Parts: sequence; C-alpha cells; structure tokens
Amino acid sequence: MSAIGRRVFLDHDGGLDDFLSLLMLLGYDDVELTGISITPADTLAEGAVPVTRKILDLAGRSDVMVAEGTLEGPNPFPYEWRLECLKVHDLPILNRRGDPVAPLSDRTGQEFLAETVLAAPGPTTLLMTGPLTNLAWGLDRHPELEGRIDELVLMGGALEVEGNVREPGHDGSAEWNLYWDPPAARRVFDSSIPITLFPLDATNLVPVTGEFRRSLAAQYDYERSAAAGTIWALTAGWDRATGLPYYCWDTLATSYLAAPQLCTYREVRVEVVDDGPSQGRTVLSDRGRPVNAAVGVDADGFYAHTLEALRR
Ligand code: AGV
Ligand code: CA
Repeated sequence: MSAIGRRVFLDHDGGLDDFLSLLMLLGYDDVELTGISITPADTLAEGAVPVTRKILDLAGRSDVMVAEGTLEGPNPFPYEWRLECLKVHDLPILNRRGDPVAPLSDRTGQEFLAETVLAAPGPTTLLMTGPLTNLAWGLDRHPELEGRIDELVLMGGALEVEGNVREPGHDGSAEWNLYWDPPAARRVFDSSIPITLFPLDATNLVPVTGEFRRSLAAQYDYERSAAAGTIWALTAGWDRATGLPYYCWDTLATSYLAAPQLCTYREVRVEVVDDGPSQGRTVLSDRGRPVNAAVGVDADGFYAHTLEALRR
C-alpha cells in the first residue's frame, strides 16, 4: 500500500446501512475516497443525495464529490423501504450545519463513476453496497474501465442460503441488490474484475441487535458515532414490520477495507441468473466466474470494529 493507502470509489443505494457504511468508511485512515455515486434503488435520490453530502460535511470531508445516478433496474424496491432516507434527511444531527457543502457533480452518477476511475493515476477499488447498474453501464461504454478496477468489493448475492426477495413471481432465491437489476449483475460478473463478495451467507451472521444499537450511546460524543447510533435506531422494529431482520449487510462489506481478517473467505465459482423466477440469484457452478466470497465472520470482533471505527 502506498502512503495514501487504497484508492476507493463508493457507489451506494441510500439504504440505512449504506449511510452507516459511509460513516464507517470515513473513519478509515488507509482509504483515499475519490468520489461517491448513488444508485436510486433502496432509496429516493432526493433524500440519498443530500444525506450523503451532509454526512461528508459532518465528517469534515466536504471535499468529496457526490453524483446522482439516473439509471433504474427492472425490479423496484418496496416503496416503504425507499422512504427511510427521508427520515435520515431530517435528523437534527445531520442538519446542524445547514445546507450541504460537499459538492454535487453536474455529471450523472454513472458517468461520474466511470470518469473518476478512468482519471485516477492508478487502479481504484470499487465498494458497491447496492445494485451493479452504474458499473455495468460504464463497462459497456468504456472498455478500458475494466482494467482500471483492481477489486470490486460487493454486498450482494446468496450462495448457500435463502435469498431475501419476497416478491410475487419470484422464488425467493435472490438477494435484493442483484435482483433489482439482474442483467447489470450478470454484465459485471461476466467481466474480469476481481470480485470480493459479501453475500447473505456472511451477513446473516451479523444481525443488528438491540444490544448493539444501544451500545452506540456510550460514544455519543463522537459525532460520526452519534449519527450512526441515530440511524441504527431507525432499524428497531424492522423485523416485526417486515418479517425480516435488519443486518449489518453493507457495513460488513465496508469493514473489509480496514479489517479483512474479521471474515473467512472461500474461492467459489458463481453465475448470475438474469431472468425468470430465480432472477438475480447467484448460483454456484463449475462454469461460473471465480469469486472470493466471505462465508464466515467473527461477529463480536466485527461489532467491536464498527464501534472503534466510529470513535476515530
Ligand atoms: O439485501 C441487502 C441490501 C443491502 O445493500 N439492501 C439493504 C442493504 O442496504 C436491500 C434489503 C434487503 N432487505 C431489506 C433491504 C429490508 N428488510 N429493508 C431494507 N432494505
Ligand atoms: Ca445497500
């Protein structure tokens, strides 16, 4: 690693844990964050874009540029989930500084991702905590992009566990990020970009518990931690409302950039189903492409790491 550490570009889709991932990432000394694009998937761009900029301001990183993606996948997220970002937008802890200062790009998110990676003086690691739409768009238009990404760190997929899609006409085998835009997922998996995958097999091991949420209170004097604790509190009761618990989905993938040793990994071969009742499913197959997949987690170590990253 060079003195500035690893060059990272973040594409997120504005869910509660996408914002939490950004709060954690901003505590990592060895990460040089080159920009952020937003995919309007598990969110509304009108909430996700200003929230992202306000989080950057809160962390003293008003120099990082944000861009709004305009591409949409074929399978929309439940509208109630997408509304959560509006609550975050109004949190007092994010509004103490007034209107956001971190710059908003005049490029679309998909253009900004490709252009930022292509303009970097060396390879970039992509952290993607939502669908792969923006990256697939870039790969189609800029063939040279593929060789400029040294690693894609992705929250997505379900290898040997059930998926989390519960939609009419779907068999439940897919994870939402890849289900939102299955052809985009397929396009990216068909590329030669090295993929480190955080599928439900690993994230199922790190649920957001009440005990974990309340443990944030002890470090409320750290502003990133105060914001994170407040956002995590919005996940309380989620399991009763939706029948599905909230997990540390995106934050587990994010932790890889500072503490990869928290997980155990398996080299597997994976194919993505791009249509029909299993669309978005990641299938283990000898014909698939190689993926380094997280399959185990030191859960206590991960929760402790999260708290520590938010105290820096
Ligand atoms: O499938 C996990 C992905 C992660 O990127 N998202 C949420 C995380 O940001 C979709 C999702 C699955 N189940 C959900 C989701 C739920 N119950 N509420 C909100 N989003
Ligand atoms: Ca997400």
